Amino acid sequence: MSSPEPINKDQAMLIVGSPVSPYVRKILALLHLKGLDYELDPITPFYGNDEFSKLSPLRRIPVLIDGDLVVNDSTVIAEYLDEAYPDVPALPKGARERAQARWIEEYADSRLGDLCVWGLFFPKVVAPHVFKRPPDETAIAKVTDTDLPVALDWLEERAPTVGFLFGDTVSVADLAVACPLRNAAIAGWTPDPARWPKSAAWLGRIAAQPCYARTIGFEPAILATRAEGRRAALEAVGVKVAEQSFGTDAPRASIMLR
Ligand SMILES: N[C@@H](CCC(=O)N[C@@H](CS)C(=O)NCC(=O)O)C(=O)O
Repeated sequence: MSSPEPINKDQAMLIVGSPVSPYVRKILALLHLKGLDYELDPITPFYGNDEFSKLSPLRRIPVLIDGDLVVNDSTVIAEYLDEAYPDVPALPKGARERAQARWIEEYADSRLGDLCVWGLFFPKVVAPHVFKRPPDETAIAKVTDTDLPVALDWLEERAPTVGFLFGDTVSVADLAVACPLRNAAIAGWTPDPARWPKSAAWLGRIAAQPCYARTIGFEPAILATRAEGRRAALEAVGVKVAEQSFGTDAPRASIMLR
């Protein structure tokens, strides 16, 4: 899409962002959970064009466009989707449980996101390829040997022994925890089931949820496919790829690298 305006209200929702981002993954899983139709513009934020800067002032993904509404930030998008499309709820009922769910989601987005994305996935998978920067192995070892184990110890105390955090159905909080740890897995780190058995089993149950498994199925189209073949590869696994894109060819350094 060369310009975000004008927006056709009859169009399907548009998600801007690569399905390899944990925050995009959370939103796609939520859309699948709710059975909502969407189109995807699978850009990496570093390849966003000038229109992307207008759409996303922090140049971050995901962005949701629903009719003439633009929503930024996965947590805000998730809350919007739950309010606007409540048939299949993603948050538990009741103020206390909703507060707990939001806190787990925030912890996952912030702390697990920092560790798994900026501490592992970015330096090991993105930076060497996109920005030709070698990984800092000392910093990575601190994440895998100290910081992630502390985070997993905290999660292990809260991990449900059966089902999900708020009963039999997966919630946005469960999905939010699994999503950044998926990026850690792509970067080569998974929680040891001998040390964190409850967490490992819980993550396994989330991974088996069709709404989540479907998003994981999109990843080879990005990670194992050259840029020019990604659109067709995504379409081959059932993604409706948006005709126009907020992407460009030349990467811009992330604010994290400036
Ligand atoms: N709090 C935001 C975080 C989004 C975020 O950091 N996305 C990453 C991709 S995984 C991004 O766009 N990073 C680009 C940058 O920070 O320059 C959310 O939940 O949507």
